[in-house]
Amino acid sequence: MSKKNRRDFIKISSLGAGGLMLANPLLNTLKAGTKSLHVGDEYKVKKVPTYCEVCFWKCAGWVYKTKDGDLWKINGNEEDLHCNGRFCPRGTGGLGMYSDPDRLKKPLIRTTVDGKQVYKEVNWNQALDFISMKMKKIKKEHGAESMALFKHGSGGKHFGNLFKAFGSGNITAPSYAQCRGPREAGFENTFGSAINSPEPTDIKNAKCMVLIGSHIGENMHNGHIQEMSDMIDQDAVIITVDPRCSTAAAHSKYWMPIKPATDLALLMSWIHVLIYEDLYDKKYIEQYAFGLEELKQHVKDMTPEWASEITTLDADQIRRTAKEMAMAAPATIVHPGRHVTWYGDDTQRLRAIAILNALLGSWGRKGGFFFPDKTGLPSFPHPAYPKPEWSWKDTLNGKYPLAGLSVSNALIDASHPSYEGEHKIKGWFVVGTNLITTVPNTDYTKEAIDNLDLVVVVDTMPMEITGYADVVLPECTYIERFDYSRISPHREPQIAVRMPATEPKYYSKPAEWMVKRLGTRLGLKDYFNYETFDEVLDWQFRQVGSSLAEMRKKGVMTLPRKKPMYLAEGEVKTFKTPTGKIELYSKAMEAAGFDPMPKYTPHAQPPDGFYRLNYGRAPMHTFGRTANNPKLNELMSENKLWVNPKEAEKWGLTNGQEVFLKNQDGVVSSFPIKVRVTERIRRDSVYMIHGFGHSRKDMKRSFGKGINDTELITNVKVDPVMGGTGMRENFVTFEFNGKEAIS
Ligand SMILES: Nc1nc2c(c(=O)[nH]1)N[C@H]1C(S)=C(S)[C@@H](COP(=O)(O)OP(=O)(O)OC[C@H]3O[C@@H](n4cnc5c(=O)[nH]c(N)nc54)[C@H](O)[C@@H]3O)O[C@H]1N2
Ligand SMILES: Nc1nc2c(c(=O)[nH]1)N[C@H]1C(S)=C(S)[C@@H](COP(=O)(O)OP(=O)(O)OC[C@H]3O[C@@H](n4cnc5c(=O)[nH]c(N)nc54)[C@H](O)[C@@H]3O)O[C@H]1N2
Ligand code: SF4
Ligand SMILES: [Mo]
Repeated sequence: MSKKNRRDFIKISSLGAGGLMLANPLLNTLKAGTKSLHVGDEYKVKKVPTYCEVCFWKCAGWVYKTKDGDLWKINGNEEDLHCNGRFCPRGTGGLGMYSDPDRLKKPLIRTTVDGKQVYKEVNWNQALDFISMKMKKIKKEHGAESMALFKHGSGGKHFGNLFKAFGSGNITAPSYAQCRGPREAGFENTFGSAINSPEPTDIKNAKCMVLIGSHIGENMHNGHIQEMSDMIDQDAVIITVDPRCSTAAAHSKYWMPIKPATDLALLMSWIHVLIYEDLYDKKYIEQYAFGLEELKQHVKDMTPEWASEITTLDADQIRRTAKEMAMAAPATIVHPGRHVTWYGDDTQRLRAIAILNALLGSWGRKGGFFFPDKTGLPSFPHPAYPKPEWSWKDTLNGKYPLAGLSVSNALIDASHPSYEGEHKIKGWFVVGTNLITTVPNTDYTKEAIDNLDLVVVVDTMPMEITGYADVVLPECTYIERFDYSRISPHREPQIAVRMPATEPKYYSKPAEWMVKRLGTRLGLKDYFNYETFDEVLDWQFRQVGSSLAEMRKKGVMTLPRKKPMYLAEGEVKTFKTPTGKIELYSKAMEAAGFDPMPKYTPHAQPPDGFYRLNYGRAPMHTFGRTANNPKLNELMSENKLWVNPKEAEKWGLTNGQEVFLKNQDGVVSSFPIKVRVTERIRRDSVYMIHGFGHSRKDMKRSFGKGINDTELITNVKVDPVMGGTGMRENFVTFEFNGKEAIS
C-alpha cells in the first residue's frame, strides 16, 4: 500500500456544504429518468439528436421527450451505421447517467481545515480563477509543456484545444497504451495503416472469422454484434480462441480453449500451415507482400505439433482450423481484437495476426477488411496554435520507438518522483478517465499524482480519481450538452450531431463552456471566438452545405464515398511501409531493434495454489462508469468470480460463497467477490468483469460491490515496442475473511 499522501483520498460525501446544496428545492425541479407513456401518447413526443457516450462505439440516436419536456427514452438513429437504429442495453440505459442522484453537483476545491484535507464547494468563477492562476504559475516556472491532459470521451476534444492554445501537446488517452495500441502498431508495421475505430472488419460479408480472445457478444460493439449474429444465422465458420468459453465461443464452430499467454505459438503454427501446405493467397502475396522467403524459413519448425505442446490445443484442430480459414479466404477475418495489452509482447502477437490476414489476402478484400472512408469538418477559425518546445516523445529517452500515439503511462512516468529526464510533468487535467482503475499499478499513479503542482479532474461522477484532485469540475452528461460532432471512418462517411435534450442538472456545465472561460482567463480568448458553442457547430455544418437546424432534424449526415471499399483485381497499390509492400518481414521493427518477424517466448505461469487473473466485459456495463447507473446497476450490480469446478472442489468453494483474492505481490482485494463455479473456465485461471468494486461510498449503489481487478494488477509487462501496459500476468489465490486457506 502507498504511504499516506499529501493528496489524501477525500470522500466527497463528507463535505459540510453538500447537504445544504441538495436540500435546495430548486435543484429538484428537474425531474430525472425515463417515464412510461400511456398508449397513444407517442404523438406528443419530441426528439433531440445525440450520440451515445456510454461507450466509444458512439452510436447515433435520439433522446425522446414527452410533450411536457420530460425525458422519456433514448434509442438509435435508423440512418446510423454504428447502430442501424438499435442501441445496446447500455446505451438504452444511458438516461441513468443523467438521473443518477450521486452525480457531481458543484465545483470543489481541496482545502485544509483543522489539519484535515476536505473539499470545499465553490462557484465556477472561484474554481476557474484558481485553476488559471495555477496554470500560469506552472507555465512561468516550467513551461506550458509541463501540463498534461489525460482524456477519454467527447469532453476531451475541448480540453485538447485549450491545451494546444496554451502550448502543450502532451495530450493522451488510455485507449492507446491500455487498450488498442499494440494492434495499431502491429498493423501499421505490416500494412502501413492502423485499424482505428470502428474496426473496418467486413463481418457482414465474411465467411469465416477468427476471434483471438476478442469476446464480441460480451464486448458489445453494437453494429458488429448485429453483423456477427447474421453470420451465425448463415452458418458461417467462427473460430474462437479463448481460455474461457465466452458467449462468442459458445456460438462458434470451433472453441479452442488455449492455455493463456501462448497465443503467439498458435498463430505462428497457423502461419506455418498456410505456407507449408500451400494454402495462402499466392497471387496477392506475390503482388503486394515483402519477406515471404524469410517468413517461410522462420516458421519452418513452428509446426502444429510444436504449438500443441505449448498451447495444450490439439494439433489436428490447428491444421483443420487453418484450412477452414483458407477455404473461406479472402472472406476471412482474423480479428485484431481491441483490448490487446495482455502480456507485453502484444505488438508481436498483433503482427502475427496481421501476417495471417496478409497470407489469407483479406486486407482490402470483401469479407475481410474494407477500406473505410471518412469525411472531415473544417475547424472553426482560430489563430495558429503555438508550437510546443517538447512533447511526450521527448520524455521517453528512446523508449517505445514505434508508439504511434501518446503513451499515457509514459506521461505518468514523467510525473513520478523517480523520473530523471529533463522533461518533467508538473500538472494534470484528467477529463473522463478514471485513471485509478484504468491504468494498472495504482500506487505508482498515486505517487505521481502526489508529486504534481496541480490536478484538475473533470467528471460526471465522484469516481475514484476525483478523490485525488485539487479541483473537481462537474461536467453535465451527454444528454445535457453540445459537443463536437462524431466523425468516424466507416463503409460510408457519416457525421452525427449531439445537442442538449435538457438543461444541465445541478451546477454542472459542458466541457465547451469550461474551456472558453478558462481560455479567456489564460489570455487565450481569440481561440474561442464565439458566444455559444452552437455557433461553432452551425458554422462547421454550413461549410459542408448543411446547418445545425438541418442536423437537428436528421441527426446523421451520410456522404458519398470518395474511394473504393476494396482492392480492384490486380490493382497496383503502394503501402505506407518502408518497402511500400505489406511487410511479412518488418523493416521498421528491425531498424528499431525488434524481431522483424514475431517469435513465441514463454511467459510465467501461475505458481501452485494461484490462478491467472483474467477479466473482460459484461454486455450491460462499460468499465466502471456504469456500475452506479440506476438502470444498469439493476441489470447487474456486482461481478462474480468464475472458478473451474475441479479447483472449486479442491478449495471447498461453492456457488455464491464470498472470497477475497490475494495476488502474487501480497495485495489483498478491498472487498470480497461471490464465486461462480463453472466449466466455462480453464483450471489455471479465474475470471471477473472489470469495472466493479468501487471504493467510493458516495457512489451508493456500487460501493464495495465485487472486486476491482485493477488493484490486483501490480505486475505490469510493458510492451517495449509501443509502451502498452500488459495486464494479464497477475496471479491470485483465495482468502477467506482475510485468512489464507490451505489448498
Ligand atoms: N484492469 C483493467 N484495466 C483496464 C481495462 C480492463 O479491462 N481491466 N480496460 C482498458 C481499456 S480497454 C480502456 S479503453 C480503458 C478505459 O478507461 P476509462 O475511459 O478511464 O474507463 P472508465 O472507468 O469508464 O472511466 C471513465 C470516466 O469518465 C467519466 N465520465 C463518463 N461520462 C463522462 C462525461 O460525459 N464527461 C466526463 N468529463 N466524464 C465522464 C466516468 O464517470 C469515469 O470516471 O481502461 C483500460 N484499463
Ligand atoms: N459491454 C461492453 N462492451 C465493450 C466495452 C465495455 O466496457 N463493455 N469496452 C469496449 C472497449 S474500449 C474495448 S477495448 C473492448 C474490449 O473487448 P475485447 O477486445 O474483446 O477484450 P479482450 O480483453 O481482448 O478480451 C477478453 C477476452 O479475452 C480472453 N482472454 C484472456 N486471456 C487470454 C489469452 O491469453 N488468450 C486468449 N486467446 N484469450 C484470452 C478472456 O477470456 C475474454 O473472453 O470492448 C469494448 N466493448
Ligand atoms: S454500443 Fe451501446 S453503449 Fe456503446 S455507443 Fe452504442 S449504444 Fe452506446
Ligand atoms: Mo478499450
